[in-house]
Amino acid sequence: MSIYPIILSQTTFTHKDNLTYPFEERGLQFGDGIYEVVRIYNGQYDLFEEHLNRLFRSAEAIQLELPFTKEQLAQLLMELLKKNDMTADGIIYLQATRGSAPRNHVFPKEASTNVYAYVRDLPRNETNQANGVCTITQPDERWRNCYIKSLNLLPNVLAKQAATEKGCYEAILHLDGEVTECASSNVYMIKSGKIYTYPATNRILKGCVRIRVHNYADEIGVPFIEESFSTEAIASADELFLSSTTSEILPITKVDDTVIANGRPGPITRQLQKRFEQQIEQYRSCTTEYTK
Ligand code: DCS
Repeated sequence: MSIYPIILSQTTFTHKDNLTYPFEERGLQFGDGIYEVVRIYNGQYDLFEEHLNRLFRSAEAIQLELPFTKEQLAQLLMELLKKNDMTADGIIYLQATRGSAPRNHVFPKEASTNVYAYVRDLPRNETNQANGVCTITQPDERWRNCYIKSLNLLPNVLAKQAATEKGCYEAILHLDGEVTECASSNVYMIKSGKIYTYPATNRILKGCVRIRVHNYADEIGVPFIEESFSTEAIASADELFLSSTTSEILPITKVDDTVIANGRPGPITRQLQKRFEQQIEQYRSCTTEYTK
């Protein structure tokens, strides 16, 4: 199944065909909203708390009132999987906007937050995991509050499209030559046994998988250094990889015309990937069964 039939709309469940919004909707007209993408392995949420925490952080940052507490939302999202009898690998997409109201930049007084969430299948991409992917570099033309998971994704969309048109998987963004992150993932350079990545400031989205990468690095004794690196440094990198909910920990083997090291995923990236796979094994050994 691609998109599962039952969706969460506000705080209740409905069939996906029942969800319609007026065209004067603030997500549509202003990108005035936030979102989250949570991974599902074998019918179970991965990094659930981290995603919920970030959603509430984003909401607070844009003064958006959510119609539930974190605990209530967690309950609703668990219920959503159950109602769809979802036992596969997939993702949930959740979006919250400042509501439907006559178009006016100022926050509407009369509108209330529009929320929906739906579930879809998404198998793991084992080929990419094994071989790595190629990327391009692009100037980071986004706003300064990238720590908010906002719906304003136009610069990200354009960067990703440029990558796709060059037959690449991702675009590595840079601010005047300093690498920040990718269009929809975080990026890391390994040099002389250390992992470098842009500090978790307002300039990047602090990925949930990034938290995991940091933990793994600590576990295997590889220094995790929150320091930016330049696009020039990429040419002499030992290894390069990216991370996100949908891409997991993914080796990068080429950037523009530069092949990274010997063009194959490096040993530290492999160790991190292995730890990740071990961690998601827990979901495989625990079968989800819903009794209706
Ligand atoms: N940076 C950006 C700009 C992102 O959009 C994402 C996630 C990340 C980093 C990595 O964050 P997570 O580790 O929490 O996933 N992007 C999501 C998206 O829009 N689709 O899938 C993942």
